[in-house]
Amino acid sequence: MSGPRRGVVDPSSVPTETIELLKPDGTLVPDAEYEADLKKDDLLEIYRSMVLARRADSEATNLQRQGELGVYTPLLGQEAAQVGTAYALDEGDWIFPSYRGMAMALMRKIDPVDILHMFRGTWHGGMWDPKEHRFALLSVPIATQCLHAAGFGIAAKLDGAKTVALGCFGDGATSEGDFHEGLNFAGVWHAPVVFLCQNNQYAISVPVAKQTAAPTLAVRALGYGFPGVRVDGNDVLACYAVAKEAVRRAREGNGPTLIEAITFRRGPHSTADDVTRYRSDEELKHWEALDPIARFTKYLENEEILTDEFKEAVEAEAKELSAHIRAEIVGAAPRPSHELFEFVYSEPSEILRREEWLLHEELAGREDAE
Ligand SMILES: Cc1ncc(C[n+]2csc(CCOP(=O)(O)OP(=O)(O)O)c2C)c(N)n1
Repeated sequence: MSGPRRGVVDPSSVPTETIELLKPDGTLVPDAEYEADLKKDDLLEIYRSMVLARRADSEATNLQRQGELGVYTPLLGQEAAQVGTAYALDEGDWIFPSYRGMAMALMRKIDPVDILHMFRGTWHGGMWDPKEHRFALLSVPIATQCLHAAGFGIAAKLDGAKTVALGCFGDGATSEGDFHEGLNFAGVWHAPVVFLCQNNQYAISVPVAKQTAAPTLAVRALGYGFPGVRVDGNDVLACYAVAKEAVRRAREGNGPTLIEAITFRRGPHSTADDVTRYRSDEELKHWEALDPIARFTKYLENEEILTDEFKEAVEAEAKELSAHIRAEIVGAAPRPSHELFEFVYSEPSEILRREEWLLHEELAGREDAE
């Protein structure tokens, strides 16, 4: 007998195709179903966002190596997955990021310095206003973004708002209970949510092959009653086109989509681990050759969209951004202690106020003793 028996859902029948619009050499592949309908200015803005993200990210890694940050979680190699997807959102849509979300934060005009205070330990959770930027605080517990985005999406639906929530997480997060609960609930409610799984091949040292026996991560969406799609996460145009369709579905009331963006984390999981203990140089070289910025640059150059002047202007802006990050982070003092109490409740309880007073007294006492 060939193929599965009648009535059996079989992993071998799951599509494993990955949507790609740009070949690694920057040639555009015509696609009847997915289209990146972007104007020249949009394409240049996407280029700018990717270059700035890479620069802010490498500056952060350097600062950690120089002892100015306690730890950092680099996104090197994942710029297209983040920028392409976020570019498909409207300004009013919300993003629920993980700890690797610097590229999207920059797109939402968050000062990277505010992000890096978290990694320096000089942050009490309130450096930017999530409502102003429609960008939630970086959430370190993995897969929680699925719950946050699902809850937000359901609330938006109850309010009759046309807002979409984007929940961002990695391949490892798909093994968490929160992933299941978030996607299941969003599916039942047909909530306007896009779930973005950046499959960067590793969860710290665990390769994706050990994360699940399922043929893809995208297929897991079927268990929740909505579509899943795989996209080349190093192809910014494909990421945009796939996300645009998911956002459209969500906004029109057709429920969530799970996007699996296939990419690679070229740096360590965090600056605290040693990648050479769990992955090979060959693997890294393979993915370096698929660099998302180089690929998009080739496309823009082939199409004569990217001029030397624009490239130089972005380069100058990136340099300025690095200098700004360095100037603000090096030697930055801890935040005022009273901020510890300010971002928990809109109206603090008596107990919280008392704790604040006690801390104040304690610190004042220490100052007197010195
Ligand atoms: C609930 C929870 N369990 C464990 C951890 C420890 N932890 C931090 S990152 C990580 C791996 C996450 O991998 P993945 O979801 O693939 O995302 P990536 O780091 O690759 O972006 C783990 C297990 C955590 N932060 N939260």
